[in-house]
Formats: sequence, structure tokens, C-alpha cells
Amino acid sequence: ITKPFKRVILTEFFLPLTLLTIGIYHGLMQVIYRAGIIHQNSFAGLNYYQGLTLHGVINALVLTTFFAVAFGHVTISHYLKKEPPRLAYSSSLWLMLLGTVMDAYAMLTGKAQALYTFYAPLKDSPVFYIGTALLIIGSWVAFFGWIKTYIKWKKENPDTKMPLAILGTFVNFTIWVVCTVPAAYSTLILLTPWAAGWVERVNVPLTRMLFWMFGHALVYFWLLPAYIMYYTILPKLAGGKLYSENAGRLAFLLFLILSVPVGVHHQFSEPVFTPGTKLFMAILTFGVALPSFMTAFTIAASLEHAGRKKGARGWLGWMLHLPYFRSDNFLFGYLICGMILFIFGGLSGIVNASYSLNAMVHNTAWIPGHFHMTVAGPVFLSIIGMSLLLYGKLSGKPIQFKLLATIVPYMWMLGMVFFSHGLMAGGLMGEPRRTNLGMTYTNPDSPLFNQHWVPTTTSTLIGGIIMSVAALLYFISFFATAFGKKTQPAVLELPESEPLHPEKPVAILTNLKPWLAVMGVLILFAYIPALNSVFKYSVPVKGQYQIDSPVPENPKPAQKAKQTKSDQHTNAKDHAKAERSLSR
Ligand code: HAS
Ligand code: HEM
Repeated sequence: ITKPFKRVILTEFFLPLTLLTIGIYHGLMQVIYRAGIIHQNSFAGLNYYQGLTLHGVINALVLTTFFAVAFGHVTISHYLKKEPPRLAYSSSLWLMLLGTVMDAYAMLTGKAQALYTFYAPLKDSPVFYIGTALLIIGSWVAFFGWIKTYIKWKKENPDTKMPLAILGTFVNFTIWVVCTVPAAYSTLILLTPWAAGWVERVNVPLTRMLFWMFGHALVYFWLLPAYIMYYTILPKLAGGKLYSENAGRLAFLLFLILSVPVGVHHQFSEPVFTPGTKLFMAILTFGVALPSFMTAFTIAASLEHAGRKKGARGWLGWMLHLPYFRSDNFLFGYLICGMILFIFGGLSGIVNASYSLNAMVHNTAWIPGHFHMTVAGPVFLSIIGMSLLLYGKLSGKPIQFKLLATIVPYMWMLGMVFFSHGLMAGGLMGEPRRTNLGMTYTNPDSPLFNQHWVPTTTSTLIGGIIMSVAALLYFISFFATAFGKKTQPAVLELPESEPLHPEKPVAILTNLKPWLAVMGVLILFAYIPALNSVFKYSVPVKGQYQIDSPVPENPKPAQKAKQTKSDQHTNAKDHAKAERSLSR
């Protein structure tokens, strides 16, 4: 491994993990606000929504994107035995760094507090929109470099099929490039001019639709690096082999075709879409759960094989013969705890996807309960576990406090039991998400105080504290390693699982082209009617939104870009009227 390449990868681990300290701190603050421990709108100079924005953006956008790129670099060079072009990996890092600095500046100065789902009518500073676009574009550049490396490798190895981990990486970044086009369009073409004051209006439903076209595919962009580890690394760590490589290929290809055309399942309660569009995307959402069900069975079979090799008996005896608490194999704990959490994260996702049940859980605390068992479960644990392992290997520094690092995932999982249970049980009793409960519902002095939400928010608080302590132990191990002494040669290598059976290559699983075509067709089928609805029902007078107000304005002629004081006064009166009629 060359020095510049090594430096780039190490920075891509170190920087987001340093920012993560802020991200975790704001997670802890969220449970403190929710449980009514503090009854104020801000703490330590940052307000509630600023904190929630920092939490979502750092943990779910910055950490995940940097990791996907860094892990992609490692996977490509490990399997293809080549480094990507220097121009690509260096410029990718610089673009992502610049984007992150811009985002951090906008969030920390309060110029961006419209949460990680950056659609209108909430408005951020253009600095945030441009920063986010740069972060995304930087990650594309890394992918373009890998394509070049792969083409070179293929010329030298025309008869070798694409390794499974490379297929996973390419599928993931293809989904990413496709789904970030609507996000880039929305941030750069719609939101930036609006936020800069160059245009007066923005089509709110359009920005929301474009965000969710990106937003759900985004969750699979988070998930697939973890899946690459489950298929190509976990069986080896467990002491066994991968039960079926072809099943893994099929799972990745199903993600390719089904990850994007499902975004409207986040918008079941929005009147702008027709029932047909919602039904179609609900069906595709059940479809995108299939590759995860396949993964559950394939990996369970691989783990069972490992357990039986070690003498396990009976149906479930294999579960007792896995290497749970071994500090020389700590990554196993991170991956298995993530998988166990994902059983519940996945099942709650299927509840969300069921149209009628969604009406019960949408916008309640159930939703963060669901997604912490996905993005803060398998995704987060595999990211931090793999970052620690690879940081040690690539820097040549031995991992410090390995015992602490070994117990972290189990502690995190225990915390998550209390945390997500509290959120989901509370959600089923109507506890809202994205609401500073401490100001009202969990403040005994408030007329809105609701005693039924005290046990659930307390459970969330206990879980959040346990998770924060687990994160602290992880930081101790990671930073002690990073600031430790180099005592061994730097190596770039990944543990590699072998397939259990010699499998014949299946033609349809080794050719990406038909899958790309189906992907395109499904996206058109899903989004042409959705776009049609957005333009049909939201652009003419009704459903237009004023700048700075979440309330749609009443039908009236378009207003001039510059408002006078009396215009603003009239608008305020209109809003008040609209709000009154809404509350009725
Ligand atoms: Fe989701 C909302 C539906 C997966 C993340 N989701 C969210 C949001 C986030 C998110 C962040 O349909 C909130 C966004 C916001 O801020 O508003 N989600 C699904 C469905 C799936 C799903 C059907 N979500 C994910 C993943 C995420 C994620 C993955 C992040 C990484 N989700 C929804 C819907 C909404 C939603 C609606 C909108 C709700 C609303 O109204 O706002 C599926 O992909 C899930 C399939 C998963 C499985 C589980 C497979 C289990 C495995 C583990 C097996 C374990 C083994 C170990 C083998 C079927 C693979 C055994 C060993 C032992 C020792 C026991
Ligand atoms: C939102 C706590 C770790 C991603 C939240 C909320 C809470 C919370 C209570 C819900 C706020 C609300 O809707 O009212 C925590 C705690 C953590 C933690 C205590 C650990 C100590 C993580 C991690 C990730 C993550 C590791 C991702 C890798 C998110 C996201 C949101 C969120 C994306 C949604 C933000 C929004 O609604 O705009 N967190 N979290 N969290 N969390 Fe976490």
C-alpha cells in the first residue's frame, strides 16, 4: 500500500469518528430532552433542533458516506490487488472534506437546523445545501476511480468472475449515484436559489418527493457495506464458510433494482400522491425486504455450519458455539450484535411499509425506534468495528484496550433494547418524534404533561445512557489506538470467507446489464406517476407555500419577489387564518 493511499483511508476513518463524538453527545441530549430532565429549548449554546440536525447529519450522512468510501477503497484494493487512481481518491477526499466543513459550519452556527431530511418548507443556508452536494459528489469521484481500476483488472483477468465483495460495492455505488441525482437536483437547483433569496417560491411537495427518492435508497447505501461484511467476512470470523455465494449475488442484485423506486412509503400520509402510486411503492417495499430475508437465512445457515463444525448439536445449539467474547476476534461481536438488532429493525420496517399500520406509527417515536435498530444497529456497529480493525492494520498500530472494544457491541445492544423499546412503546401511545417533550409533555409543570409517556421516555433515557457509555468505551479504544505507537508493518487486508459449495456461475447473476435495465424501468414506472401528481396537484395556486412558513397559502395571485412590511403583515394574517382552519 502506498503512503498517500494509506493516509487518505486513515483520514476517512479518523475524521468522521472524531465528529461522531459530537453526534453521540447530541443523541444523549435527545434522550435527556425527551425524558423531561431539562425543560428548556437549548443547552450549552445549541438549541434542540440544531442538536437534532447535528445528530442526524453527522451520524447518518457524514459517518456513513466517509465509511462507504474508505471501506470501498479497502475492498477494491484487497480483491483486485490494485490501488485506484491517485487523482480520484485524493480529489474525492478533498471534496468530501470541504463539504463536511461547510455542513459543520452551517449547523454549528445555527444556519442549518432543518434536520437531516433537508426538504422544504424548512430552510437551511445555501452553505449547507452546497456542502452536502460536495460531500456526495466527492463520494462519486471515488467510485469513478474504482470503475477504472476494475476495467484494468478485468482486462488482465478476463475469465475470473467479479468477486462478491466487488459486486456488492459496485451495486451499492450504482444505487448511490442514481439516487443522489434527485438529491443534487433538489439541493442545487431548487433549494439553494430559494435559500439564497434569488427566487421567491419553491415547490414543497417536489422537494419532498425528490428527497425521499434519495432518502430510502440512502438507507440501503448505509446497509450494503454491512451486508458485504456479513457475506464475505462474518462466516470466516465465525469459523465457517459462506453457505451460498450465489444467494449473496442475487441479494445484491435485488437491492439494485428495488432500492430506489420505494421512496413514497415515507409519504403515505401525503395527499399529493394517488392511491395507485402508494400501492405500487408499498408492494415494491415488500419486495426490497426479500433480499434481507434471503440474507437472514443464508447467514444463519453459514453460522450454523460454523457452530456444527465446533460440535454443536440440536436445532439451535449452533448459537452457543459462536466466538462471542474473544478479544482477538472482536469484530465478530460487532457483526453479530448488528444482525440480532436487525431482526427487530427489519420487522418494524415491514410494519411501517404496511399502509394501514403506517397511519398508526407515522411521525411517532416508533419511527426512531425502528431506525436505530437498523442504521444505529447493523450499520453503525459494522462501521465502528471495521474502522477499528482496519485503522489498526493500516496504521501498523496495535489496537489498545481490546477488552473494552470487545464488550462495546454487547453493551450497545443492551442499551438499544431499553432505548428502542421505550421509543416504540411510546410511539404506539402517540408519543411524537422530533419534538422537545421536555418543554411540554414530560414537564409536570406544563398543562400538556402526559404521565403515560413518563415510563417510556425513562426507558429511552436509560437505554440512551447505556449506549453513550458504550460509545465512550469505543472512543477510548479507537483514539488510544490512533495516538499509539506504530510497532508493526502496515497492511491492507480483509478476512475472506470461502464458499461452502463449489458453485457454478449463473449467467444472470454475473451480468449487471439486465438488472440495470430493470432498475431503470421500475424507477420510471414508480416515479412518472408520482411526478405527474406533484406537478398536477402542487404547482398551481393551491398547495403553494410562502417562504418561511410551513402553512400553504390561500389561493391568490403570485406575489412579487420583494415583500414590503405591510405585505408581510398581510401574509402573517393569512397564515393565522390558514392555521385556524387547519386546526379545525
Ligand atoms: Fe426503514 C423509515 C420501511 C429497512 C432506516 N427507515 C425509516 C427511517 C430510517 C430508516 C432512517 O415503509 C426514517 C426516515 C425519517 O427520518 O423519516 N425500512 C423499511 C423496510 C425495510 C427497512 C420495509 N430502514 C431500513 C434500513 C434502514 C432504515 C436497512 C437503515 C439502514 N422505513 C420503512 C418505512 C419507513 C421507514 C415504510 C417510513 C415510515 C414513516 O411513516 O415515516 C426493510 O428493508 C427491512 C428488511 C429487513 C429484514 C430483516 C432481516 C434480518 C437479518 C438479520 C438476521 C439475523 C441473523 C443472526 C441471521 C427482513 C438479515 C442470527 C444469530 C443469532 C445468534 C440469533
Ligand atoms: C434521532 C438518540 C445514536 C441516527 C434520534 C432521536 C433520539 C436519538 C432520542 C429521536 C429524536 C426525535 O425524533 O425526537 C440517540 C442516542 C444514540 C443515538 C441516545 C446513542 C448514544 C445514533 C446513531 C445513529 C443515529 C449511531 C446513526 C448512525 C439518528 C437519526 C435520527 C436520530 C438519523 C433522526 C434525526 C431526525 O429526526 O432528524 N436519536 N441516537 N443515532 N438518530 Fe440517534
